[in-house]
Amino acid sequence: MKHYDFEEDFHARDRKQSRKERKIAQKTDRSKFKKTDESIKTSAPIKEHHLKGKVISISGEGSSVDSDGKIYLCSLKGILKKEKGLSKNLIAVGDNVFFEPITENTGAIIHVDERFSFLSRTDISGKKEQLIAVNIDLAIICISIVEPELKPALVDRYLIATEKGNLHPIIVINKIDLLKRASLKEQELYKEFLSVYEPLGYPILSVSTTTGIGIESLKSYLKNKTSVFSGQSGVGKSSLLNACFGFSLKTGELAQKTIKGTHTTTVTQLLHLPEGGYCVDTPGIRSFSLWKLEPKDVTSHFHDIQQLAKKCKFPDCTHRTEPECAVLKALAQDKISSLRYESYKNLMIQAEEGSDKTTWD
Ligand SMILES: Nc1nc2c(ncn2[C@@H]2O[C@H](COP(=O)(O)OP(=O)(O)OP(=O)(O)O)[C@@H](O)[C@H]2O)c(=O)[nH]1
Ligand SMILES: [Mg+2]
Ligand SMILES: [Zn+2]
Repeated sequence: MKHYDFEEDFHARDRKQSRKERKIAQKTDRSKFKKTDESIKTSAPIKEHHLKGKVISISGEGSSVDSDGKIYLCSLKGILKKEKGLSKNLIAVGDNVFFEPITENTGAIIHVDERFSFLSRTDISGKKEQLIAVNIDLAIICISIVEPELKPALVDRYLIATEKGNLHPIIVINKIDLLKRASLKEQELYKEFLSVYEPLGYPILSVSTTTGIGIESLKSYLKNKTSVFSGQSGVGKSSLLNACFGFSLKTGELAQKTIKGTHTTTVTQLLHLPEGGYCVDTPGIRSFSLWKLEPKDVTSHFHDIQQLAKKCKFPDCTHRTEPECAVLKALAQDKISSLRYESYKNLMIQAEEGSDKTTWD
């Protein structure tokens, strides 16, 4: 059997795809935007001595706000402070704020601008929405095929989250160098993944921080944009940011026993890019459950399955057991991949049950 040449394949696909992908990623249609549940309701009047800034990280001590390159540790003031108890998402990384300077490097936030986009999931309690970052143009969905292994269902969750949050997704498959010595099954999974997601029009980049392949392509997407890098621990989010921009973000080896990431990055951090734009490095996710997942979110995401469903015998066909189901027929004939079908089915079951519950670690 001819050995599959990933690098050759990468370049061929890259040339063909890059024009089309860039167009998709650069679209700035915000018309479908729905606000987060916890949008800002109140703020104090803005006065002349107040400063404008961007929230770059949040810790127990407060929010770090960058105002013209100077960092202020800010608390919340007045009405905003009162609301804090009610809302976990009053301030998020990426927020544009006004604050009252108190000392050389501290202040009190008095106003938060309306957000134009957000990446969110359900928080650990399962009862609240948790914003990962806001006012972001691009979600860089970081995955690897091996070390750690690919979880296609996680990719679909991210893609639905970007639709809900008004972000443009880019799927970045890192550690492509490892595929050469991966098992046949893993190599097949890589090919199947591409064959499913590329025709759907998502920009997909196969990259490696070790060999440098794909890094320039990735950089060209990020220029003058605000992007959030998210994904499982150990896929190489911080390594990618280091490779693209020469940062010195801490990176960590995978645990040898489990071949899983070790949660090296612990704080979400917005970084100013040397060539213009911002990137957000985030801690690896242990789970990604969609906040308020509804069946209509699933059907609108799986538009290929919806298209087939028009030919099912029963208009309310669930495409699980019904006779004369066009989706099941397409599956049997390999016209849709089982990877895509299983992801659809699982997400739909979660949506019908009223909330998305997932655990990855
Ligand atoms: N072989 C290979 N290893 C890589 C590549 N990119 C990153 N790594 C390694 O993968 C490990 C994890 O990288 P990190 O950048 O810390 O991963 P992360 O996604 O930021 O992980 P968390 O901060 O824990 O969420 C490190 O040992 C890196 O050296 C790559 O392209 N190829
Ligand atoms: Mg990291
Ligand atoms: Zn059907």
